[in-house]
Amino acid sequence: MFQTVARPTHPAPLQIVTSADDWRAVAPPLDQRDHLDHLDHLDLDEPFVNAAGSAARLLPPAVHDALVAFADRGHRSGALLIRGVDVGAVPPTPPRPAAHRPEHRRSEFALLTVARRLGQPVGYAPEHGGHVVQDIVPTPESTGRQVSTSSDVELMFHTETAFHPHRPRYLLLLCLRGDPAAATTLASVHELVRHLDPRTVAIMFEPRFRTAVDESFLGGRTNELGPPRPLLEGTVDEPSFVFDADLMVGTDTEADATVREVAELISHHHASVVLEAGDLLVIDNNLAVHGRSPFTPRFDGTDRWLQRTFVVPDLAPSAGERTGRVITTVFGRDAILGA
Ligand SMILES: O=C(O)CCC(=O)C(=O)O
Ligand SMILES: [Fe+2]
Repeated sequence: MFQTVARPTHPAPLQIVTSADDWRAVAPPLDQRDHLDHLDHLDLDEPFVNAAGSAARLLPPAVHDALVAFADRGHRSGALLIRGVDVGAVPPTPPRPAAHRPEHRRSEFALLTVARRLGQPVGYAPEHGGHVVQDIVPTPESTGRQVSTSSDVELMFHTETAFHPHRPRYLLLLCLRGDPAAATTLASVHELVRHLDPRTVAIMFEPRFRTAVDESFLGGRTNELGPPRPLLEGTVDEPSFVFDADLMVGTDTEADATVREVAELISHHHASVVLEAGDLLVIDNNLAVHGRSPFTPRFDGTDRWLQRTFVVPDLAPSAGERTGRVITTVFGRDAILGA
């Protein structure tokens, strides 16, 4: 006779449920709602981002307090899910990441208000033109690639821009239109250190892992590996985790086996969230890695659509490698040549 041993489930993100009414006050200032046509560039203007900073005091109190607690103490799942954000009337999903349009301003403002409570929203020059708020929509060119605009492949578990010296501390995904097949997957470092043996955890604290720089950051060149770094920093009780199941290798056989062991554990021990319109998922990029299940795009204006922003705790460390809110760090050969 078989005995079934229940596998402990991965904790779900901490959930805060709100209603559209709770978000009424979190709206772009009147003088900033309609002047988008006057901008000659396609990104958000700084007064808009600053207004979002002040609007943190207008957040629903439960959301505000959850953000404060999440920034202070994290959560064992590594993520916070705010439901019921008012995203306004959602136009058809654009066929590719699009320029910002006035009808997006309400959802962008809500996203940036939450972002500003956690730190400073930024974009990365090589990704989506450096926009601070990016559209994550399936594109025909990317269906099978390991990029956020993919669709019919599993997006493998990763720390956002694992290779980057100014990687975001938080990743915010606001869903404007969901797809029931597309689950955002999350695996928390707290679960990892609980389920791996201490010897493996000790190896993870050693600088024996290299991460390939994402193609898009290398102007088309590939196979540029970053310097050896640990997967874990801090302590076992307060760890910070960097991992990429696709782009990371060990510097020796034992470290390489550790990468595979971690990937294997995460592949069967993680949380899944199917985002619906009005869901805002805040991922602590130091505590959790994320991915996405495959889904089938239709390219007819009804596809899944997320708005995303990245948050760094402080703009100062990237000062020499940043223009406004766009981080411009150059990698690999170009960096050495000063190109
Ligand atoms: O589509 C998702 O749920 C996550 C995609 C992703 O990895 C990202 O936007 O960074
Ligand atoms: Fe990602």
